[in-house]
Amino acid sequence: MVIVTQKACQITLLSLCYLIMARFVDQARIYVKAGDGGSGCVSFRREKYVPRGGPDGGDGGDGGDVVLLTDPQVHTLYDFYHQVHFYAENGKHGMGKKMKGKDGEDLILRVPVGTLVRDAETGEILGDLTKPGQTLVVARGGKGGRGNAHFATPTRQAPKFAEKGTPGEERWLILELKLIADVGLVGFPNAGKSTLLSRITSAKPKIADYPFTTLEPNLGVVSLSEGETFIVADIPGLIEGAHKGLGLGHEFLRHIERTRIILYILDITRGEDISKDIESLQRELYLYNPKLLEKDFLIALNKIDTIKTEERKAKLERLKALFKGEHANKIFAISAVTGEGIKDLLNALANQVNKIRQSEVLT
Ligand SMILES: Nc1nc2c(ncn2[C@@H]2O[C@H](COP(=O)(O)OP(=O)(O)OP(=O)(O)O)[C@@H](O)[C@H]2O)c(=O)[nH]1
Ligand SMILES: [Mg+2]
Repeated sequence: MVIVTQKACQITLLSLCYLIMARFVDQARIYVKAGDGGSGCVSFRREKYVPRGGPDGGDGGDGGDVVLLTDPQVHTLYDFYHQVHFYAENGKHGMGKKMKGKDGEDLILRVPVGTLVRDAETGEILGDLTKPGQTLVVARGGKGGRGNAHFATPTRQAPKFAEKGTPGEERWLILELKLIADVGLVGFPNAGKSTLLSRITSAKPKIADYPFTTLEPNLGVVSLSEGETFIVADIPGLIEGAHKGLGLGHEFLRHIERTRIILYILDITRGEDISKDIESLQRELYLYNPKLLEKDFLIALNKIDTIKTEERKAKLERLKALFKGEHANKIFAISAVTGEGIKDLLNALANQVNKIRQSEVLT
């Protein structure tokens, strides 16, 4: 009886893992093999009344390439979770009458915009596919061999050999999806990141009163009245020690590496000294990648609807004291539930995003 229950638990756990993975796959390891070149042909002309026709073996066709193509309709690497091996078509062999073998078709693999491609063995970055419609040849097809028609010389009029096609390239690849958003939300679990995303965009992330509700990143588009838009990414909650694998770990911070701005979401109801929270969040970011702290950031002190005005002011002042100078203007008190303070926050985010976009155009 106990065994049956254990087994049932295992199955449930496995199907749960499967469900989580099926929904958002952001890393994949795949094998790609380009088509081999077709061999050249050994053949001699045979025609009525033409004795000893010369060599007429055609060339082999080239093998197809394996090509990655970014497609904005594809959002995850899920397709590469079930199928791992991919082969492009081989070139056909050459034929008599100098007929060239058909080239193998290229194999086009559609990947999401934001896919980073590495060689699995060397770790070398082969490409960073950040634009829609971008292509990357990841395995080149082999060349077709030349037929014997190429090898006739005055002294060797009947060559009985032809070239073999060369093999297509093959390799293992690591595909890694890094979301491209303007603003990345970083905070402890339960701080209200998903609530904020659902408030400011039409995204419908799962929201609940327990930690680690968000297991996969969610994206949403903020549209301001002036026709301005920017993209916000809500990622899973971080906890102290995430770099050692605590909580959900910190691997998902890779999605923040590409955002233009970080918006820290702090829960005002957590403890007296809220500045400790921002310090530990920044420490975790630093331990993942020190460059993350060089990014522009804003701070939103969330859930202000839950505490009295005086207490709110005191906490806000304490936080502002920590960030003297211009950073003090980057702190906003908000309620993702009532909407208080959100307009100012969005305007500040939009300004900051625009500034960075413009500086990117200039550089
Ligand atoms: N009163 C109040 N509750 C809020 C506010 N923002 C979020 N909450 C509540 O806080 C809880 C957690 O909210 P989520 O949006 O799921 O938090 P999260 O940061 O996405 O959490 P994880 O996905 O677990 O990291 C939910 O019960 C929300 O209703 C707020 O401004 N005021
Ligand atoms: Mg969440």
